[in-house]
Amino acid sequence: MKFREQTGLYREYVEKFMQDWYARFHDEPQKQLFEAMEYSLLAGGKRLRPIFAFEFCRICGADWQAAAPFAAAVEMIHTYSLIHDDLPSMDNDDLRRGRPTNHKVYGEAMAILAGDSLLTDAFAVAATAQLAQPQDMAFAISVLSECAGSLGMVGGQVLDICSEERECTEEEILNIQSRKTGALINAACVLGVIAAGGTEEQIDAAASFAGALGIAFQIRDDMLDVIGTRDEMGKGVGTDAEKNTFVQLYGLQKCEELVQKYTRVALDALDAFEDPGILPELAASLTDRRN
Ligand code: GRG
Repeated sequence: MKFREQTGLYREYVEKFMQDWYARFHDEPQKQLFEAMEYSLLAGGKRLRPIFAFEFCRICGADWQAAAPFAAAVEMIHTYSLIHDDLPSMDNDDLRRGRPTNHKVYGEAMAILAGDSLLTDAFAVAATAQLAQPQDMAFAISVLSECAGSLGMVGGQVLDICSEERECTEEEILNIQSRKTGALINAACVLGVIAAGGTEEQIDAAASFAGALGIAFQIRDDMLDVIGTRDEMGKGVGTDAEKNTFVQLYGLQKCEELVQKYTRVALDALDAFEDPGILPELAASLTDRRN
């Protein structure tokens, strides 16, 4: 199957999966909470993390649908992080995925609770995965928790906030972004391998791929904050001017080179797979993405 068809299929599948998950609760009295969660969860987005989970599962020789609970769980955690990241106490943004941010529509309290629920529900969704070895579930849950929590995404956000008032070194920025953005991409890739019952070597290769690609992805994200438009990005741009970003440190030209460099490192990690499927094309497509 061609790249566009395959990614389109993955996208549709994870969206239907998440929609069906929450459709079961539509008679619950806390309607506003479900409305707020679904508002952000089903608002589009590239669904990059689910695509990674599905494709790693497929190239490890399993039915890609086996990764659906993990793909959905990672996307739910990603969506919660975006809702919280947009809050007045964080980035205070008013546009996300082309729509008013969650707190602008539902108020700050409901946006916090919608994010909390998406994070918590994600673990219930992940726990429905059918794995070949029952002990793999404990490993999967610990990967998801570690990547999302204090050692991963939330930890990265904290380091970012705490270093706002000073200039960071390259090493510090790499550390912050590997956690803030890279950790969840890492979870998606590794969980795809776990869903397939893949080998330790494949898990290590998926983690190496994700580590390098997460950095390339974040550098491009920093560039888009400067060269992208609000229409293309579906969110505010120019908002990182005061932050520690790769663009602040190196400028656009060097960032362009770094995106290429880290993408090449990511591609090298795919040598561990007999057939890397659409991953090379997907990685390459991210180097010049416009949103
Ligand atoms: C617990 C208070 C609290 C906060 C959670 C907010 C937070 C911790 C972490 C922020 C993590 C974050 C938003 C990192 C930026 C990652 C990033 C590049 C997001 C954009 O991802 P895309 O481009 O977005 O995949 P789409 O919309 O396409 O899914």
